[in-house]
Amino acid sequence: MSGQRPVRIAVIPGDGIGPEVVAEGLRVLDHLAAASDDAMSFEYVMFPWGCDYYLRHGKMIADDALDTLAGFDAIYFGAVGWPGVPDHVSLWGLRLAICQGFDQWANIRPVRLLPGVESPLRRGTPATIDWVVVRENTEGEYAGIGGVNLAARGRGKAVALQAGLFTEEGCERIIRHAFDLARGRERRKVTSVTKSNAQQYGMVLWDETFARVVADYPDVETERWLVDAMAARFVLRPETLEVVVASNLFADILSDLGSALAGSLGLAASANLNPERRFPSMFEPVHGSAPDIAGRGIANPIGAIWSAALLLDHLGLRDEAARVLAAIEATTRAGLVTPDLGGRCTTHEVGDAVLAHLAERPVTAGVAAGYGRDG
Ligand code: GGG
Repeated sequence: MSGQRPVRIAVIPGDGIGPEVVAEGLRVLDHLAAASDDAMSFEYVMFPWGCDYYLRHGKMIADDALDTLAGFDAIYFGAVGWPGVPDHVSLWGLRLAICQGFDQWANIRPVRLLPGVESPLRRGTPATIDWVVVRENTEGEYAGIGGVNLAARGRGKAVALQAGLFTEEGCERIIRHAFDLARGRERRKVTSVTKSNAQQYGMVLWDETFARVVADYPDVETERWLVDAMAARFVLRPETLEVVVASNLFADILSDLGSALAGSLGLAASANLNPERRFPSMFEPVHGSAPDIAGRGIANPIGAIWSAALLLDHLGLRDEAARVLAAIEATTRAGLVTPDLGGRCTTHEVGDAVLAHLAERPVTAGVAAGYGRDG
């Protein structure tokens, strides 16, 4: 990718704190390009999609959005959601439209306690809080199948059906992805999470698929857990976790819990991958638009900057991704953090600190984008 044409990135800052944190991620990318002696450059096209756009146009993204985005190398996204637009409208109209439209079926969410950050867990250390949540990202509970019926029978009589979609192909590809990812970590272990005792169709199919796939990875330890027990285990025995694979909804909830245990939702990064590369992948902080702090300049930009590192990693710019992660670690180690982590820095000051560390640090090999994946 380097030394050739510019890397073309579609930027969707979105709502609330999205634009504030995305701006810091772009500064980091710009810094890397400027320091590369023209070996690497980025070309951004900004898209004003989100709730403001919805209020003006009656839709969250343009009608030809997917056709337009398809021509980019990657998508860098901030956050979605704003009071005045129902959350299900904004989420389905933007994030889910892109994830599902581009078959970004693997959502990778590293959970790591960064140096200098305090976990709410008494025994939480960077050694004990270090795992990856692999979220199935196009089906499961987010399939969008169902509807509201019988409302015409009168007040209080409506019935809503919301079906989960579990295809064997969908289960298999995300489970295999988790195994492949586990092979790049020091301890090779995959934990599959379902609620198959209660969800006797889709999640039993998931379990059966898992059991079949396990046979192809004899070098990887495996286990199956129910999601309720797993929530407790995140808190009580985090050191036992490596790669946790789960359905769309369960992994979403568990990864929020994980990032809270790692200090703040503001730190959490994610990659929505189309691993076949038929479509661009999308990189976004896990957090939402945080209307309560939007516009105050205090949002934590680290989740967004780390997501930019995941983007670099996905494009094969692994040394650059590692450098960004090292600069993030140096920043948190120095205590240069926003109020969600007990600090006094503004969003921009944290961005400044990451840039300063980037300027002074050589490449740190080995950690890649922060979840130990190889190759
Ligand atoms: N940056 C991610 C974002 O804005 N997420 C909003 C949200 O509500 N996401 C729900 C989900 O991903 O399931």
